Amino acid sequence: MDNRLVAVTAALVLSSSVHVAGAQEVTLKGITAFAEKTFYSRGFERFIEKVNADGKGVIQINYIGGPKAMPPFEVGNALKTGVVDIANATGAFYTNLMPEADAWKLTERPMVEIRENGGYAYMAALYDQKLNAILLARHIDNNPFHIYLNKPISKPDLTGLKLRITPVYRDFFQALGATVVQTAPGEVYTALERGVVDGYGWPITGIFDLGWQEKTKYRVDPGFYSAEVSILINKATWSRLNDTQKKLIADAARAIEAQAAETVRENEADIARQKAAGIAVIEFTGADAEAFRATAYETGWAGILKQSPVHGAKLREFFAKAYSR
Ligand code: 173
Repeated sequence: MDNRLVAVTAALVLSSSVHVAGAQEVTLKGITAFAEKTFYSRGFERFIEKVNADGKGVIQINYIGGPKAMPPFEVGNALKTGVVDIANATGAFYTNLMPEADAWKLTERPMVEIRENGGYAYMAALYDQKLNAILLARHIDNNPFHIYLNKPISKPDLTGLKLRITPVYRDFFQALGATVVQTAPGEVYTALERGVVDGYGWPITGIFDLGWQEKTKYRVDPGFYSAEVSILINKATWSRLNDTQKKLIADAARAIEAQAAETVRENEADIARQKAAGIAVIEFTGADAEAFRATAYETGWAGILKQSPVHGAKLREFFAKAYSR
C-alpha cells in the first residue's frame, strides 16, 4: 500500500468522527491500456466491480473501456492531464512522460520488500512529479516476458529477425541483434499474419486473448523480467475525494494487489495451453541461459540509466537482487 493510502486509511479508522453526510456520489472515469476482458485488464475490472459494489451512493467508476476507446500509448497522458481519473497500464506505455516507469519490469524482489526498502516511495515521488498520479496497486508481477518466434534459432542470437516490441524489450532484443518495430498489442496479430515481423515480445500469459497462438510457432525459454501492470489515479482527482471515498478506492486496490500472487498459477496454465496449441519451446540451458538472462538485465538497466541516470541508479539499488557496482 502506498504510504499515503495507509495514512489515509489509518486516519479514517482513528477519527470515526470524519463525516460525509450529504456528500454527493462521485463518478470517476476509468480506462485500460489493454483490451477489455483480457488477462491484463481483468484485475482492473475486478477493482472497478468492487468499488462500484461497495461504493454505491458514495463513489462509482465509469469504465470507458480499452484500446477501442483510447490508444494504449496515450493513456498515460490522459491520466496526467485528468482526461481520465483512473487508468490501468504498464510503465512501458508511458515512457514518453516517465521513462523510469519501465524499470518496474526489472524488479527482482517481491513488492512487499520494495515497499519496505524505500523503492516504492521513490517511485511514488516520480509518479507524483512526472505523471501527476498516485500508483494504487501493482496487480501484475511474477509474470515473465518471453520471445515468441516464427523462425527457429539455435542460440541467443536474433540477427536477421524483425521483432515486434514495446520499450520493455527494445534494448535487450537489439543487443541480441534483432531489428525491432514498436506496435501496440492490437496490431500484433496483423503484423504476424502479414509476415511484417518474425516474432514478438510478450509475457507468458495472454497470447490466447488476442488469437496469437494461431500465428506463433516457437516460444523461447527462459523468460526474463517481471511484467508490471498497475492501477493509477490522477492526483487532483484523489485530492478531491473525501476520506470515505478514498478508503473505498484504497481498500479495493489492496484487495486486487493481494490477488497478484495468483498470477503464478495463470503462468502455469498458459504454459500448458501453449504446449497444447503446438507452440514449440526453444530452450536455452546452462551458460547460454545464464548469459541470456544476464544480457536481459544488463541491457534493461543500461536503457533506464541512459534515459534517467540519477533516478535509474537509485531504482537499481531498490529493485535489483544482488547488485554491486
Ligand atoms: O508487450 C507489451 O505490449 C508490453 O510491454 C506488456 C507489458 C506488460 C504486460 C503485457 C504486455
